[in-house]
Amino acid sequence: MSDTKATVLVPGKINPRVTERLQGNVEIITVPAGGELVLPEGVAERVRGIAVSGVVSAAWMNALPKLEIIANFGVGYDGVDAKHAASRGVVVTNTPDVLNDEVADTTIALLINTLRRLPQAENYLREGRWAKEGAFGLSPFSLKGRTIGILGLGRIGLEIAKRLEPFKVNLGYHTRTKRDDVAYTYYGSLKEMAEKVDTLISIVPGTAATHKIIDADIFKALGPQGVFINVGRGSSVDEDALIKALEDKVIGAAGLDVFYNEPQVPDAFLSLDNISMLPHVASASVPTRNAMADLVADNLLGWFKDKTVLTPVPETPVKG
Ligand code: A2R
Repeated sequence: MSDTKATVLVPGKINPRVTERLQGNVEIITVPAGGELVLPEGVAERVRGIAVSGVVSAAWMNALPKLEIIANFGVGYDGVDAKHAASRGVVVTNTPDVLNDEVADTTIALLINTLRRLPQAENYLREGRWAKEGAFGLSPFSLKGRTIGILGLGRIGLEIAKRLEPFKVNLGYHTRTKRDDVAYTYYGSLKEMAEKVDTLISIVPGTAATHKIIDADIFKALGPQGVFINVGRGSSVDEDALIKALEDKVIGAAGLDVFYNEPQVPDAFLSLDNISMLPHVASASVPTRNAMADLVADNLLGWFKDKTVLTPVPETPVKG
Protein backbone atom coordinates (compact mmCIF):
# COMPACT_ATOMS: atom_id res chain seq x y z
CA MET A 1 0.00 0.00 0.00
CA SER A 2 1.34 3.44 -0.87
CA ASP A 3 1.83 6.11 1.80
CA THR A 4 -1.22 8.07 0.65
CA LYS A 5 -4.25 6.25 1.89
CA ALA A 6 -6.93 5.49 -0.69
CA THR A 7 -10.24 7.26 -0.13
CA VAL A 8 -13.29 5.02 0.15
CA LEU A 9 -16.86 6.27 0.06
CA VAL A 10 -19.46 4.53 2.24
CA PRO A 11 -23.01 5.50 1.25
CA GLY A 12 -25.64 5.00 3.96
CA LYS A 13 -25.43 2.07 6.36
CA ILE A 14 -23.11 -0.89 6.06
CA ASN A 15 -22.19 -3.69 8.47
CA PRO A 16 -19.83 -2.01 11.01
CA ARG A 17 -17.21 -4.71 10.56
CA VAL A 18 -16.54 -3.37 7.06
CA THR A 19 -15.48 0.04 8.36
CA GLU A 20 -13.67 -1.52 11.36
CA ARG A 21 -11.57 -3.58 8.94
CA LEU A 22 -10.91 -0.62 6.66
CA GLN A 23 -10.17 1.86 9.47
CA GLY A 24 -6.51 2.89 9.49
CA ASN A 25 -5.89 1.41 6.04
CA VAL A 26 -8.00 3.82 3.99
CA GLU A 27 -9.64 7.22 4.42
CA ILE A 28 -13.37 6.61 4.93
CA ILE A 29 -15.93 9.19 3.81
CA THR A 30 -19.53 8.52 4.76
CA VAL A 31 -22.38 10.05 2.76
CA PRO A 32 -26.16 9.63 2.76
CA ALA A 33 -27.37 6.85 0.45
CA GLY A 34 -29.30 7.59 -2.73
CA GLY A 35 -30.17 10.86 -4.43
CA GLU A 36 -27.53 13.19 -5.77
CA LEU A 37 -23.97 12.70 -4.57
CA VAL A 38 -22.90 15.74 -2.55
CA LEU A 39 -19.30 15.86 -1.33
CA PRO A 40 -17.11 18.57 0.18
CA GLU A 41 -14.84 20.45 -2.25
CA GLY A 42 -12.02 18.28 -3.63
CA VAL A 43 -13.25 14.96 -2.23
CA ALA A 44 -14.86 13.58 -5.41
CA GLU A 45 -11.46 13.77 -7.14
CA ARG A 46 -9.90 11.57 -4.40
CA VAL A 47 -12.41 8.74 -4.15
CA ARG A 48 -10.93 5.46 -5.43
CA GLY A 49 -13.34 2.98 -3.88
CA ILE A 50 -16.93 2.53 -2.68
CA ALA A 51 -18.11 0.05 -0.04
CA VAL A 52 -21.86 -0.28 -0.40
CA SER A 53 -24.89 -2.18 0.79
CA GLY A 54 -27.44 -0.71 -1.59
CA VAL A 55 -27.35 1.48 -4.64
CA VAL A 56 -24.53 3.00 -6.70
CA SER A 57 -25.93 4.66 -9.81
CA ALA A 58 -24.20 5.46 -13.09
CA ALA A 59 -24.44 9.16 -12.15
CA TRP A 60 -22.41 8.57 -8.96
CA MET A 61 -19.74 6.72 -10.92
CA ASN A 62 -19.60 9.60 -13.43
CA ALA A 63 -19.15 12.07 -10.55
CA LEU A 64 -16.06 10.19 -9.27
CA PRO A 65 -13.30 10.47 -11.90
CA LYS A 66 -10.73 8.37 -9.95
CA LEU A 67 -13.13 5.58 -9.01
CA GLU A 68 -11.52 2.14 -9.41
CA ILE A 69 -13.60 -0.32 -7.38
CA ILE A 70 -17.09 -0.79 -5.95
CA ALA A 71 -17.24 -3.49 -3.27
CA ASN A 72 -20.83 -4.61 -2.83
CA PHE A 73 -21.99 -6.12 0.47
CA GLY A 74 -24.18 -9.03 -0.67
CA VAL A 75 -24.10 -11.60 -3.44
CA GLY A 76 -26.90 -9.79 -5.29
CA TYR A 77 -25.52 -6.59 -6.79
CA ASP A 78 -28.61 -5.37 -8.61
CA GLY A 79 -28.20 -2.01 -6.81
CA VAL A 80 -24.92 -1.39 -8.62
CA ASP A 81 -24.92 -0.55 -12.32
CA ALA A 82 -22.22 -3.11 -13.14
CA LYS A 83 -22.49 -2.62 -16.90
CA HIS A 84 -21.78 1.08 -16.52
CA ALA A 85 -18.93 0.28 -14.12
CA ALA A 86 -17.45 -2.05 -16.76
CA SER A 87 -17.70 0.68 -19.40
CA ARG A 88 -15.67 2.98 -17.12
CA GLY A 89 -13.11 0.31 -16.20
CA VAL A 90 -14.40 0.20 -12.61
CA VAL A 91 -14.24 -3.21 -10.89
CA VAL A 92 -17.32 -4.43 -9.02
CA THR A 93 -17.08 -7.15 -6.37
CA ASN A 94 -19.80 -9.03 -4.46
CA THR A 95 -19.88 -11.57 -1.61
CA PRO A 96 -20.73 -14.99 -3.10
CA ASP A 97 -20.47 -18.40 -1.39
CA VAL A 98 -19.93 -17.22 2.20
CA LEU A 99 -23.72 -16.87 2.61
CA ASN A 100 -24.85 -20.01 0.73
CA ASP A 101 -25.41 -22.16 3.82
CA GLU A 102 -27.22 -19.46 5.81
CA VAL A 103 -29.57 -18.54 2.97
CA ALA A 104 -30.25 -22.21 2.19
CA ASP A 105 -30.97 -22.96 5.87
CA THR A 106 -33.34 -20.00 6.10
CA THR A 107 -35.11 -21.12 2.93
CA ILE A 108 -35.92 -24.50 4.49
CA ALA A 109 -37.22 -22.76 7.62
CA LEU A 110 -39.38 -20.38 5.58
CA LEU A 111 -40.70 -23.25 3.48
CA ILE A 112 -41.75 -25.24 6.54
CA ASN A 113 -43.15 -22.14 8.27
CA THR A 114 -45.24 -21.46 5.19
CA LEU A 115 -46.52 -25.00 4.80
CA ARG A 116 -47.09 -25.79 8.46
CA ARG A 117 -48.04 -22.29 9.68
CA LEU A 118 -45.60 -22.50 12.60
CA PRO A 119 -45.33 -18.71 13.18
CA GLN A 120 -49.13 -18.50 13.38
CA ALA A 121 -49.14 -21.48 15.76
CA GLU A 122 -46.60 -19.80 18.05
CA ASN A 123 -48.60 -16.57 18.02
CA TYR A 124 -51.69 -18.59 18.97
CA LEU A 125 -49.85 -19.95 22.01
CA ARG A 126 -48.42 -16.54 22.95
CA GLU A 127 -51.87 -14.97 22.76
CA GLY A 128 -53.09 -17.48 25.37
CA ARG A 129 -55.56 -19.00 22.93
CA TRP A 130 -54.42 -22.63 23.30
CA ALA A 131 -55.80 -22.98 26.84
CA LYS A 132 -58.90 -20.92 26.04
CA GLU A 133 -59.85 -22.16 22.59
CA GLY A 134 -58.19 -25.57 22.31
CA ALA A 135 -55.74 -26.98 19.80
CA PHE A 136 -54.42 -24.83 16.96
CA GLY A 137 -56.01 -25.66 13.59
CA LEU A 138 -54.38 -28.27 11.36
CA SER A 139 -52.18 -26.89 8.59
CA PRO A 140 -53.77 -27.46 5.19
CA PHE A 141 -50.39 -28.29 3.67
CA SER A 142 -47.46 -30.56 4.44
CA LEU A 143 -43.95 -30.86 3.00
CA LYS A 144 -44.43 -34.61 2.68
CA GLY A 145 -44.62 -35.83 -0.90
CA ARG A 146 -44.21 -32.41 -2.48
CA THR A 147 -42.71 -31.80 -5.91
CA ILE A 148 -40.42 -28.82 -5.67
CA GLY A 149 -39.12 -26.69 -8.52
CA ILE A 150 -36.19 -24.39 -7.86
CA LEU A 151 -35.91 -21.34 -10.09
CA GLY A 152 -32.15 -20.73 -10.17
CA LEU A 153 -29.79 -23.60 -9.39
CA GLY A 154 -26.63 -21.60 -8.80
CA ARG A 155 -24.49 -21.47 -5.66
CA ILE A 156 -27.41 -20.98 -3.27
CA GLY A 157 -30.02 -22.91 -5.25
CA LEU A 158 -27.84 -26.00 -5.20
CA GLU A 159 -27.44 -25.79 -1.40
CA ILE A 160 -31.23 -25.53 -1.08
CA ALA A 161 -31.66 -28.60 -3.28
CA LYS A 162 -29.11 -30.60 -1.27
CA ARG A 163 -30.90 -29.73 1.96
CA LEU A 164 -34.25 -30.79 0.50
CA GLU A 165 -33.04 -34.26 -0.52
CA PRO A 166 -33.47 -35.88 2.93
CA PHE A 167 -37.05 -34.53 3.10
CA LYS A 168 -37.95 -37.15 0.48
CA VAL A 169 -39.48 -34.62 -1.90
CA ASN A 170 -39.25 -34.69 -5.72
CA LEU A 171 -36.78 -32.10 -6.97
CA GLY A 172 -36.46 -30.18 -10.23
CA TYR A 173 -35.14 -26.84 -11.42
CA HIS A 174 -35.22 -24.27 -14.15
CA THR A 175 -32.21 -22.27 -15.29
CA ARG A 176 -31.40 -20.98 -18.77
CA THR A 177 -28.55 -23.48 -19.03
CA LYS A 178 -29.05 -27.11 -17.95
CA ARG A 179 -26.49 -28.35 -15.41
CA ASP A 180 -24.61 -31.55 -16.24
CA ASP A 181 -23.62 -32.24 -12.65
CA VAL A 182 -27.03 -32.86 -11.04
CA ALA A 183 -29.69 -35.54 -11.45
CA TYR A 184 -32.66 -33.28 -10.60
CA THR A 185 -35.37 -32.96 -13.25
CA TYR A 186 -34.61 -30.09 -15.63
CA TYR A 187 -37.44 -27.94 -16.94
CA GLY A 188 -36.77 -25.92 -20.07
CA SER A 189 -39.10 -23.10 -19.05
CA LEU A 190 -40.42 -21.57 -15.85
CA LYS A 191 -44.00 -22.05 -17.06
CA GLU A 192 -43.44 -25.75 -17.70
CA MET A 193 -41.89 -26.14 -14.24
CA ALA A 194 -44.79 -24.29 -12.57
CA GLU A 195 -47.23 -26.66 -14.31
CA LYS A 196 -45.38 -29.76 -13.13
CA VAL A 197 -44.53 -28.84 -9.52
CA ASP A 198 -46.61 -27.86 -6.49
CA THR A 199 -43.85 -25.84 -4.79
CA LEU A 200 -41.81 -23.11 -6.45
CA ILE A 201 -38.71 -21.68 -4.80
CA SER A 202 -37.13 -18.62 -6.43
CA ILE A 203 -33.44 -17.95 -5.92
CA VAL A 204 -32.55 -16.03 -9.08
CA PRO A 205 -30.74 -12.68 -9.13
CA GLY A 206 -32.59 -9.42 -9.78
CA THR A 207 -31.83 -8.67 -13.43
CA ALA A 208 -33.73 -7.29 -16.43
CA ALA A 209 -34.29 -10.91 -17.54
CA THR A 210 -35.85 -11.95 -14.20
CA HIS A 211 -37.95 -8.81 -13.72
CA LYS A 212 -41.53 -9.88 -12.80
CA ILE A 213 -41.06 -13.31 -14.45
CA ILE A 214 -43.17 -14.84 -11.68
CA ASP A 215 -46.57 -13.50 -12.70
CA ALA A 216 -50.29 -14.37 -12.82
CA ASP A 217 -49.62 -17.01 -15.47
CA ILE A 218 -47.07 -18.77 -13.30
CA PHE A 219 -49.34 -18.69 -10.24
CA LYS A 220 -52.19 -20.16 -12.29
CA ALA A 221 -49.88 -22.93 -13.47
CA LEU A 222 -48.77 -23.62 -9.87
CA GLY A 223 -52.38 -24.17 -8.84
CA PRO A 224 -54.44 -24.22 -5.61
CA GLN A 225 -52.14 -26.69 -3.81
CA GLY A 226 -49.22 -24.55 -4.90
CA VAL A 227 -46.78 -22.86 -2.56
CA PHE A 228 -44.43 -20.10 -3.66
CA ILE A 229 -41.24 -19.25 -1.75
CA ASN A 230 -39.04 -16.26 -2.64
CA VAL A 231 -35.54 -15.86 -1.21
CA GLY A 232 -33.98 -14.31 -4.35
CA ARG A 233 -35.19 -10.84 -5.22
CA GLY A 234 -38.59 -9.16 -4.91
CA SER A 235 -38.16 -7.70 -8.39
CA SER A 236 -38.69 -11.17 -9.89
CA VAL A 237 -42.32 -11.16 -8.75
CA ASP A 238 -45.41 -9.32 -9.96
CA GLU A 239 -46.61 -8.57 -6.41
CA ASP A 240 -50.10 -7.43 -7.49
CA ALA A 241 -50.54 -10.78 -9.22
CA LEU A 242 -49.25 -12.59 -6.11
CA ILE A 243 -51.67 -10.74 -3.83
CA LYS A 244 -54.57 -11.63 -6.13
CA ALA A 245 -53.42 -15.25 -6.39
CA LEU A 246 -53.30 -15.55 -2.59
CA GLU A 247 -56.64 -13.74 -2.08
CA ASP A 248 -58.44 -15.83 -4.70
CA LYS A 249 -56.70 -19.06 -3.60
CA VAL A 250 -55.24 -19.46 -7.11
CA ILE A 251 -52.23 -20.71 -5.11
CA GLY A 252 -52.30 -22.08 -1.58
CA ALA A 253 -49.65 -20.08 0.24
CA ALA A 254 -46.49 -18.01 -0.09
CA GLY A 255 -43.34 -17.47 1.95
CA LEU A 256 -41.37 -14.31 1.24
CA ASP A 257 -38.04 -13.00 2.52
CA VAL A 258 -37.75 -10.37 -0.22
CA PHE A 259 -40.11 -7.72 -1.59
CA TYR A 260 -40.38 -5.53 -4.67
CA ASN A 261 -39.96 -2.21 -2.88
CA GLU A 262 -38.11 -3.08 0.34
CA PRO A 263 -38.50 -2.19 3.14
CA GLN A 264 -42.03 -1.24 2.09
CA VAL A 265 -44.37 -4.24 2.26
CA PRO A 266 -47.81 -3.95 0.64
CA ASP A 267 -50.64 -3.69 3.23
CA ALA A 268 -52.48 -6.44 1.35
CA PHE A 269 -49.76 -8.94 2.32
CA LEU A 270 -50.16 -8.01 5.99
CA SER A 271 -53.85 -8.81 6.00
CA LEU A 272 -53.45 -12.20 4.33
CA ASP A 273 -53.27 -15.34 6.46
CA ASN A 274 -51.83 -17.73 3.85
CA ILE A 275 -48.45 -16.02 3.78
CA SER A 276 -45.32 -16.18 5.92
CA MET A 277 -42.97 -13.19 5.75
CA LEU A 278 -39.47 -12.28 6.88
CA PRO A 279 -37.76 -8.87 6.62
CA HIS A 280 -34.98 -9.96 4.22
CA VAL A 281 -33.02 -11.89 6.86
CA ALA A 282 -31.91 -14.96 4.90
CA SER A 283 -28.20 -14.22 5.43
CA ALA A 284 -28.68 -12.16 8.59
CA SER A 285 -26.69 -13.98 11.27
CA VAL A 286 -23.64 -12.44 12.95
CA PRO A 287 -21.20 -15.11 11.66
CA THR A 288 -22.44 -14.93 8.06
CA ARG A 289 -22.67 -11.15 7.94
CA ASN A 290 -19.15 -10.98 9.44
CA ALA A 291 -17.88 -13.24 6.65
CA MET A 292 -19.58 -11.01 4.08
CA ALA A 293 -18.08 -7.89 5.69
CA ASP A 294 -14.61 -9.47 5.63
CA LEU A 295 -14.98 -10.23 1.94
CA VAL A 296 -15.96 -6.61 1.20
CA ALA A 297 -12.91 -5.36 3.14
CA ASP A 298 -10.54 -7.95 1.63
CA ASN A 299 -11.63 -7.07 -1.89
CA LEU A 300 -10.97 -3.36 -1.27
CA LEU A 301 -7.70 -3.83 0.59
CA GLY A 302 -6.44 -6.36 -1.98
CA TRP A 303 -7.22 -3.97 -4.78
CA PHE A 304 -5.41 -1.04 -3.18
CA LYS A 305 -2.45 -3.27 -2.27
CA ASP A 306 -1.75 -4.97 -5.60
CA LYS A 307 -4.82 -4.68 -7.85
CA THR A 308 -6.14 -8.12 -6.91
CA VAL A 309 -9.67 -8.90 -5.77
CA LEU A 310 -11.17 -12.15 -4.49
CA THR A 311 -14.65 -12.00 -5.98
CA PRO A 312 -15.18 -9.76 -9.02
CA VAL A 313 -18.63 -9.98 -10.66
CA PRO A 314 -18.76 -11.47 -14.19
CA GLU A 315 -19.36 -8.07 -15.81
CA THR A 316 -16.00 -6.78 -14.55
CA PRO A 317 -13.52 -9.67 -14.66
CA VAL A 318 -10.10 -8.99 -13.18
CA LYS A 319 -7.12 -10.83 -14.61
CA GLY A 320 -5.22 -12.58 -11.83
O1 A2R B 1 -29.84 -19.18 -16.12
P1 A2R B 1 -28.46 -19.62 -15.71
O2 A2R B 1 -28.06 -20.89 -16.37
O3 A2R B 1 -27.46 -18.51 -15.79
O4 A2R B 1 -28.60 -20.01 -14.14
C1 A2R B 1 -28.63 -19.05 -13.12
C2 A2R B 1 -30.05 -18.67 -12.71
N1 A2R B 1 -30.64 -17.60 -13.52
C3 A2R B 1 -31.77 -17.73 -14.24
N2 A2R B 1 -32.60 -18.77 -14.38
C4 A2R B 1 -33.65 -18.60 -15.21
N3 A2R B 1 -33.93 -17.44 -15.85
C5 A2R B 1 -33.12 -16.37 -15.73
N4 A2R B 1 -33.38 -15.24 -16.38
C6 A2R B 1 -31.96 -16.49 -14.88
N5 A2R B 1 -30.96 -15.66 -14.53
C7 A2R B 1 -30.16 -16.35 -13.70
O5 A2R B 1 -29.93 -18.22 -11.36
C8 A2R B 1 -28.11 -19.67 -11.83
O6 A2R B 1 -28.51 -21.02 -11.72
C9 A2R B 1 -28.81 -18.86 -10.74
C10 A2R B 1 -27.93 -17.80 -10.11
O7 A2R B 1 -26.88 -18.44 -9.46
P2 A2R B 1 -25.58 -17.68 -8.92
O8 A2R B 1 -25.14 -16.69 -9.94
O9 A2R B 1 -24.62 -18.72 -8.44
O10 A2R B 1 -26.13 -16.82 -7.73
P3 A2R B 1 -26.28 -17.20 -6.18
O11 A2R B 1 -24.99 -16.97 -5.48
O12 A2R B 1 -26.92 -18.53 -6.05
O13 A2R B 1 -27.30 -16.04 -5.71
C11 A2R B 1 -28.57 -15.90 -6.31
C12 A2R B 1 -29.29 -14.67 -5.83
C13 A2R B 1 -28.46 -13.39 -5.67
O14 A2R B 1 -28.21 -12.74 -6.88
C14 A2R B 1 -29.34 -12.56 -4.76
O15 A2R B 1 -30.31 -11.89 -5.51
C15 A2R B 1 -29.98 -13.61 -3.88
O16 A2R B 1 -29.78 -14.88 -4.53
O17 A2R B 1 -29.33 -13.63 -2.63
